[in-house]
Amino acid sequence: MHTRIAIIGAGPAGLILSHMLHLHGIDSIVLEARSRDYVLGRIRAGVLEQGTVDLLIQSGAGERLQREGMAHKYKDFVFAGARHRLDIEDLSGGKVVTVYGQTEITKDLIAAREAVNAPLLFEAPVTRIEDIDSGKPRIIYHHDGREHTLSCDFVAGCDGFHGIARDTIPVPPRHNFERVYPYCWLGILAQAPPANDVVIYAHHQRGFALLSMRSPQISRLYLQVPADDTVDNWSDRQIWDELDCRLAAGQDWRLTRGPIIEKGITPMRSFVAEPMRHGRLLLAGDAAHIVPPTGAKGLNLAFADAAVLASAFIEHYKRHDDHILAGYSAICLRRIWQVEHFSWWVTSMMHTDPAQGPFNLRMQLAQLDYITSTRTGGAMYAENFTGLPIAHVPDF
Ligand code: RFL
Ligand code: PHB
Repeated sequence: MHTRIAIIGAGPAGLILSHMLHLHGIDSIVLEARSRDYVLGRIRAGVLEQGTVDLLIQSGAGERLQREGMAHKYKDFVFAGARHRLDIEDLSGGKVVTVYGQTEITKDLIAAREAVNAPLLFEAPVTRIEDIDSGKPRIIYHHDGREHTLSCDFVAGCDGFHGIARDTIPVPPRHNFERVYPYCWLGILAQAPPANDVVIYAHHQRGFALLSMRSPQISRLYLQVPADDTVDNWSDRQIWDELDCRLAAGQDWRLTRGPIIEKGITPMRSFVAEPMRHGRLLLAGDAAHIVPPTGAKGLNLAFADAAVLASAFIEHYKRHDDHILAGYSAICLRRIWQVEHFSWWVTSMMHTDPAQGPFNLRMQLAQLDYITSTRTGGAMYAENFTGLPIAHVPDF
């Protein structure tokens, strides 16, 4: 079997890449280790940058997003016992974020792929990537109880943080940059109408808390918990009480409670692997980088990489022009490091580090005050939150 682009992983990066390539007549095969039900059941991101929304709509996969996505013009910060509203739309010069679950995007993109009978194999784990230095790389994968070989022009490693593509790039030239934070998030999904119209980030001495949502009936909430904590340590009642304490911050305001339908722990990590290309293997999304979720950037970064990678392949096949392909790693890494900085900065500003002292606390409060009370501070936050420009996006 041969394809032009072998895509490993049916997460957001792999799915949007295959969708964009298809629209430009470039064939690809997507190989996904997990089952279809597992991929469609994962609860993850929910806040989309303007550029991610535009890409989905312009590529024809945004119909449901336009109907069901919730545009947020504002964002609320709670700190020092008071709530402050940031006018994101005004401060960013007209951009907003949209709340729409990653699970829904995955569903829409799988449907788009299957509507045109484009190859997408579930339960097809890739075990080896061979000959990436040659003109004809090969992928070895398992499917239906047998081993298969797929030859291709290029391999797109969209297989997430725990995939195999990144490790196929030798060290050197690969270098990993990493920071692990001394806390985690406990996340819940609850059948309860969101108690606020927009996302709230709360700074509290007991730890960070976040209110988000998935629909007018479903709330998504997070609590900072110790790095070694488990969901079993928390009863539903304790979770709601702790969320109320941190989000209300002494005000007469309470969350709407309801049955908790999902609970999970998310570790907090910053990670970048450089370079993102080796021979004919190109990495995109979490395979190359991780951000702590406080910036709400992981899914959006995966989309930005995929947009540049699709542009590189389109130029290569349609115009025999390899300048984007040659610059792929440097083009992506410039934006990735900006987003890494934003995510690290917001994480450090919002969380209570167990080792931090009173000086650090004053620094956090001063920064929050600057963001919520000055135009420059607010604009800097809003520009990053709604998304920095993407260097290359294909036309549709
Ligand atoms: P994914 O989604 O991990 O997909 C990779 C896919 O590759 C498959 N795979 C393989 N397939 C074949 N062979 C192999 N050997 C394979 N090894 C792995 C995996 O099964 C998987 O299906 O990576 P991708 O596409 O790069 O997408 C990244 C995003 O999923 C991730 O960055 C976001 O979910 C991060 N994130 C958030 N991002 C945002 O932009 N906004 C948010 O609000 C936001 N909130 C979050 C988040 C992540 C969270 N968790 C659970 C980590 C909130 C949370 C709690
Ligand atoms: C979410 O809705 O899941 C969400 C919102 C904001 C974040 C992270 C996750 O920073």
